Amino acid sequence: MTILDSLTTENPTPNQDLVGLLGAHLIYIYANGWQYDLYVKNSETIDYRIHSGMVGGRWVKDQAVDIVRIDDDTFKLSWAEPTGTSVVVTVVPGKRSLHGVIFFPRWVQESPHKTVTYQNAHLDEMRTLRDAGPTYPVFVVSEFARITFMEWLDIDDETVISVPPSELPAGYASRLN
Ligand code: FER
Repeated sequence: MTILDSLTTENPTPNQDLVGLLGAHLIYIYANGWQYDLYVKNSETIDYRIHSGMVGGRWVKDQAVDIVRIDDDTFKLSWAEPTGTSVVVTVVPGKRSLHGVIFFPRWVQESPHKTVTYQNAHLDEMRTLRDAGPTYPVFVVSEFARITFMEWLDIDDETVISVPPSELPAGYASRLN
């Protein structure tokens, strides 16, 4: 039996217990080489850092996120950034698998470095850049990733993502478990 077995047309929503994802801290690397770490701080909030890739060096706390449970061990996180970038990440923690779709507005694709900062200190600037655009054509990046490191932490821990990628101890992102 899985949480999908009891679904009906009248009741299509599986059990939404998120305990299998809350407090997870994941380090993963996409097939295109982009590396991220993501902390599921609570059922509505993530913190993350981008170690490499188009916007490597960018880091964000308190991003509001929609999290759903798709199957027993499959979760989907969806959010819209103040930059206008939208992201959907599907995580299968037990199998160390992840798939992300990132929808970059045109201005981020043209000038990715403008978003490479501690976003929380520049929120108004990001909204101004977003509103200046252009938005289209949106650059859609759909990639699978391997979760190379995973740990389970308490929720609402502000110390997990608290420094830029450049200030982490050597080897932080390359730890394997
Ligand atoms: C991810 C893919 C993209 C992710 C964050 C982003 C934390 C954000 C990209 C951006 O804001 O430019 O897997 O996980």
